[in-house]
Amino acid sequence: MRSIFIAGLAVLATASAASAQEVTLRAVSSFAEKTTYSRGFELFIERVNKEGRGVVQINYIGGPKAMPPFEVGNALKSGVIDVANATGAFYTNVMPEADSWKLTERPMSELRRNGGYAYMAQLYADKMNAIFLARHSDNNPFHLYLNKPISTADLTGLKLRITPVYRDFFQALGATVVQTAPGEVYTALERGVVDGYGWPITGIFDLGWHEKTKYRVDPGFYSSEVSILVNKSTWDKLSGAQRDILRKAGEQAESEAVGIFAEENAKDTKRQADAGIQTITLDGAVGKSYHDKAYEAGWAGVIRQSPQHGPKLKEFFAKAN
Ligand code: 173
Repeated sequence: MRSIFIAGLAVLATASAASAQEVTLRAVSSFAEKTTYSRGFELFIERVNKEGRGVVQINYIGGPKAMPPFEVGNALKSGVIDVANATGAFYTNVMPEADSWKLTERPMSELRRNGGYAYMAQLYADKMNAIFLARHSDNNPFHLYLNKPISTADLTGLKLRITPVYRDFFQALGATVVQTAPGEVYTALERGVVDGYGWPITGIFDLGWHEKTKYRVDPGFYSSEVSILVNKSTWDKLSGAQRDILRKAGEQAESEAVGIFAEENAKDTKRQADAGIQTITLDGAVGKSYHDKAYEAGWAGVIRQSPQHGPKLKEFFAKAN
């Protein structure tokens, strides 16, 4: 009995000596595996696991099948997971300011220099116990997709699927809104529960929504944000070498985003047309007022939710005029 106990201790000691060298982090994505907004994250994981052999590894648990997307922020904050692929709109319950990334009219490279990134990074540390490692989706506008045509920027009488990204804007144009995770959009369209939905220009093919979509409204608005977050308590325990591997893979993901989405945006725009999705273009003064209303309503929403930080974030993020 006693010798079995001692043998057990020896095994434990060996295991912890090994883990002092190589750490394995648990990761979850808010988007379905192998779809548009998980891809940059999955590439990041591949790079970390290649460069980090013997130093740091990431165990990718999965997407929304592993954890509901609107719970990922809380799980990251509490340390249930160490690494998250998430967009601000999915965790406004934890940190309302996170949804303001969608309103950036300057590239991340500039925000890393002008203080905007540093300001947000502090909020992530304080409010979410998180390190904002890298944004891998940018230069990627959102659009309104519809199954009933419109001829002007008036959404009265339409019921639209939203997340916090679109709420203030679509409501300002008169729509009724219903929030759902991406995984529920197909069924909502199929059953006619909604007349349309908000989503970026890329990714509507991933879950088959093109089969249930008649129109896309142009112009687009905002710029989608999907980012890699690390639990700060986990991060603080990592060695310099472990952090460097994560940082480097993060920098690579962020610096590639603008170029990747330039290509993907063009590809999916054509693919939508080929799939028979018609474009409703609000042009001239109507288009301009639609676009301006998006930013007005978006910033009003951010400032309403965070009177303390919203105005400051607007100074950093909005286009200088
Ligand atoms: O529409 C959404 O689910 C959403 O908010 C989003 C955010 C970033 C990328 C893709 C979708």
